[in-house]
Amino acid sequence: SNTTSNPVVDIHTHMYPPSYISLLSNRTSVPYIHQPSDPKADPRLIILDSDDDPSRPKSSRGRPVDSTYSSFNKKREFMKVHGITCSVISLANPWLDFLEPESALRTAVGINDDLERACSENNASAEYSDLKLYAFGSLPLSAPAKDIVSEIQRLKTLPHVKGVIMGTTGLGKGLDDPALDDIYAALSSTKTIVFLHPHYGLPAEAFGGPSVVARYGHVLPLAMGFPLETTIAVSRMYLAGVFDRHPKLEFLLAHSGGTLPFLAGRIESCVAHEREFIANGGQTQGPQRSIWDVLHSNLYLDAVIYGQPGLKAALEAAGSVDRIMFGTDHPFFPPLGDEEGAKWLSVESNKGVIGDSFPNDEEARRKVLGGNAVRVLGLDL
Ligand code: 5CU
Repeated sequence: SNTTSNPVVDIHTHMYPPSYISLLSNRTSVPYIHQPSDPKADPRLIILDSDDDPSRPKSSRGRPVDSTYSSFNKKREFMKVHGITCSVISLANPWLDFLEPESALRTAVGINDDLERACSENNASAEYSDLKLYAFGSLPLSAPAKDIVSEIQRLKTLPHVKGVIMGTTGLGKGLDDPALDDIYAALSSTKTIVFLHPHYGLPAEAFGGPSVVARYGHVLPLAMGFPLETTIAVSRMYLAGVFDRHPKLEFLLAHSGGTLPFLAGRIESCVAHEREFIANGGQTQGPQRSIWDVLHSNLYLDAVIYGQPGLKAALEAAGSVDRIMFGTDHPFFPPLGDEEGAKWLSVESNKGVIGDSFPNDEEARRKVLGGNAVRVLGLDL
């Protein structure tokens, strides 16, 4: 069938499983879900700092959160409409970052088990035989390191979990924190790929202050804050020598690596000219591997960039079409109208960019749309 010969695999597709929705619904500070007093109105999802604008009533803060965020049937409907044969589902931001240390491991286990069960039931069902589901697990990053390591090891035993999704704060101090070394060692030794995804963006001041951010809704935080957050997080890992100490670590970067593909040459040049680094006569151990080597052997990039120049930069920087993977960002960026069953502009434009980037290379299209994900994540389709 087409599912097995030419699969279309969506590696960037999120959900808030029902257990996570109830977690957010029981909170009143970011991240939280607000239930308006009108029972017919959709609840509001208030997850970004800029969503919680005190000058607006809660019933119009953030965005409506309907069943597309939590329903596996809605995920399958979306897959059918867009010809997607397999989805690797991940919890959406801000994952478990905000949990108290005491409850983090228990919550992670519950949510990861929910995803494993849903994928397992889906893949065993004759009704959905041409729609396969896998998952990226979430880590209890606020818990003690031993709990994080134990969850990494446990996830390896869940057949439908094919990696983990993580934000950019690590244990709270960023991804260059030396305290992450045990976690990176566990990820490497278990061959667990990390899907790195932004959430916190940049401070509002970077855009001219909260009132400027609010004027343009989500555009500045999502189009620029998210990709720059990813770029800074990975650059800090690189500068701190994380990829020197953990040469087998594998990261899949959201949104085609933010702006890393475009800026990699500039990063490399600044490192070569930085007197602080031992290699250049200073005292600080700088990175020993080239950023290009890291891009070509430790990093994969998704293709969620919505434009040919961005996708071309990603392909050039990744060094091979084998390191780029299709994604949709569902259920974010839904159509603004409410036409049931219509194709989504965000998905169609993204798929169009992939098609247009390889007009005469069907093999490259096949790899980006699904072949690479099957190979890298070890999906059984
Ligand atoms: O629209 C958004 O805010 C988002 C988000 O929060 N997370 C994501 O993955 N994509 C878009």
